[in-house]
Amino acid sequence: MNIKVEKALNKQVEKEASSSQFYLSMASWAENQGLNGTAKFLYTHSDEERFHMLKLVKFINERGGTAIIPNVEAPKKNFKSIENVFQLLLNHELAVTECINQLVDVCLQEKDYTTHNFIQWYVSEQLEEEALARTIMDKINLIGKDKGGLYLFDRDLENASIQIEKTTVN
Ligand code: OFO
Repeated sequence: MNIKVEKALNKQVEKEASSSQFYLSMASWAENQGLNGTAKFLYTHSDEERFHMLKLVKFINERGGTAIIPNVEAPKKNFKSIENVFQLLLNHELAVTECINQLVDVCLQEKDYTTHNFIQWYVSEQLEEEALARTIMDKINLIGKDKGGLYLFDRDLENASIQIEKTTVN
């Protein structure tokens, strides 16, 4: 496997691993705040990121490279509010999209069209994740300080994660 591509893919393995840990920390925080729907959504999101990491690990190894399982820095564990959680999540997704774009650039520079093709799955996934995070932020902004609204929002997120689980399983 092209060495530059392998290095870039392994960098992305680390990104996905740290995304998974970051969302796991958010999930745990939400659970302790009694926001069980939000916690469920974030636990599911954390699992998804782990799946993104595994997909990369397997691809690198299958193509004759060596996947490197990274050390992951401990994520932030306290959050100011639910708004803060989802703003950080959106910012994080935007940063990940940037990394995926850089990965696409490396594939094109190195003329590795197979990896370029594989990475397109991540390009679409980032589009979806950014859109979802923006929708959630819009809802949070609509709720403002309304406690009843927060209750309904939390319940909606629980249903959303059940939907995500169903589509992942099927
Ligand atoms: Fe892996 O998609 Fe989010 O970060």
